[in-house]
Parts: sequence; C-alpha cells; structure tokens
Amino acid sequence: MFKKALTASLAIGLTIGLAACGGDSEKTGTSTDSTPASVGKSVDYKIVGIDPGAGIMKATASAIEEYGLKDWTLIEGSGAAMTAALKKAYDKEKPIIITGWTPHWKFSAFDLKYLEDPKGVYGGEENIHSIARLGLKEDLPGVHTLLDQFHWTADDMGSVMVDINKGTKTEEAVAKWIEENPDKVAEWTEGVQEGDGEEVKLAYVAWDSEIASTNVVAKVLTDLGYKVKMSQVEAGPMWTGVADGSVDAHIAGWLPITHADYVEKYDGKFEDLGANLEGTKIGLVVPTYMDIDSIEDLKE
Ligand code: PBE
Repeated sequence: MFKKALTASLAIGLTIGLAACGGDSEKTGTSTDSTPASVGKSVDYKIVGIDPGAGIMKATASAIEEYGLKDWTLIEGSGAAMTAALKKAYDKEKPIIITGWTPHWKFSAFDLKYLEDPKGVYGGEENIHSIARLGLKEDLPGVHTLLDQFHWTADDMGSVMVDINKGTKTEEAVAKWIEENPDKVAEWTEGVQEGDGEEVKLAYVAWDSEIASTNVVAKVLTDLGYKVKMSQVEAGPMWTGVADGSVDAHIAGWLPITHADYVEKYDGKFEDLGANLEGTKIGLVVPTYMDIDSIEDLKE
C-alpha cells in the first residue's frame, strides 16, 4: 500500500515538474567563449557514463535519441572511472558532462548542477527499494524483518559516502555512522531475531551510494550474529541473483523508473520490501562553471 501511494505521488510530481519546465529557449543567441555552440566540440561530443547495466545508461541512450544528439557518444566505464574523470576535468576547470545521481558525494566535493531535462527523459524523483528473494521471509525471518525495516535518508547515506570519499576506510565510516545513529539502527532491528552464524548473501553494484548502504546493512546484520557475504556484481546479475535465489537480497532497486526494465523482466520472482530511501534523482551533470543549463543546449 505504501508503495502504491508513493508511486501515485511521484506521478503527480512528474506532471508538475514537466509543466514547470516547458519551452525554455531563451538561451539562443548568446555568444561568449563558452557559448552552447562550443560545448559539443569542447568535450569531443562525449558523455562520461558508468557501467553498462546501470539504468542511467539506458536513460542517457534515450536522451541522446530524444534530444537529437546525433554526434554524441556515451562512454561506458564505472562509477569510479566517472568520478576520476570528473576530478581531473574539474581541477583544470575543463568542460565535462557526466551521468550523475543523487545522493552522491560528488555534489559536496565539487560545485555541480543537473542539466534541465525538459523532455523528462530521466523521470522525476524516485526511491531506492530493498529487494528480497522469494522465500527469504520463511528461511531467514530476522534478515527479512531487518531489510523490511531498514530506512534512512539521503543525508544519512551522504554522510557515509562523504567520509569514505575523504579517505576513511569503508568499515570505519560505516561503524562511525552506526555508532552515531543508535535510534535509527534500533528502529531497523526492532523485533529482529538474532542470528547464529547463518549466511546472508547481499549483492550490490560498485556505485558509491550502494557501497555505503550495503556496507551499513551488512554491518548491522553482522552485529546481530549473521554471517554476511557481500558480492559486488553488475546491475543485471544483481537483479538476476535475487530472482533465481542465488542471492538473498539487494537494497539497490532504484524505482519506479531507473530499474524498471529489471522489475519487468523478473516480475513475480522477487519481493519488493518498499523504499529504504526517498528522493533520489538521476540525470546529466556538469560543473557549475559550464555555461549551459539544459540538455537542449547540447544540440547547438
Ligand atoms: N545509479 C546509482 C544506478 C542506481 C544507483 C543511478 C547509477 C543506475 O543508474 O542504475
């Protein structure tokens, strides 16, 4: 029920968002050194992407199509390669266009902005869902309850991510967050049966957001007495693993839009435990020193 309500409010949000963004074309005609006309050339008509299984890659392929960006290429890579390229460009104030998402530490490390998306290709705000394999509730009820009750905010996730990016070891950043947020952890663990060394397999993709969330949940489960095995995989295998039962759960379902294909593909083969974080966003992101505001500006 909770899920339906969220989806409905999201749909309303999308409609309003689209209505508010219509017809933005006053940018034509400016001609400074960094006019929109030079943007494509300045970045070699490249958008720096991440791993090919990410939903944002598919959305960006659609954006290229829908905005008529014929000469443009989306470069495949990884989350880490993308942030490395961003840092390199940023340090020299060079232009760069990346596939970006929120929550992510890059917004606190650099001054960045989303390019407006008047066609709404990237959708509006969405949520991150916890996804369990069928039968987890019967086999590991404590784990199921914990995952069902796991819920935090973009700021919570952000603080873990920022710490890790600043060089704190992942385990330390996670332990610190858990120590500083006993009330939240108590809500997640309320009524949860402790483990006795039972193995729990969690899959995740090496997106900074999911590295943070999965490590936090893994640590809480470990502290409860479970033996957690985290496997880092691509987005496809993450969803497949839960659907075929080789993995117990993942907490990285960006819904309803970004991972819509996976949800459709494995419909009926997993249990959606609902949102664990609300208010995410994906899109094309550039440093604020770039003189463009909209994906439309890439066409010029
Ligand atoms: N992301 C981060 C993922 C989901 C989490 C936005 C890169 C994706 O595009 O699939």
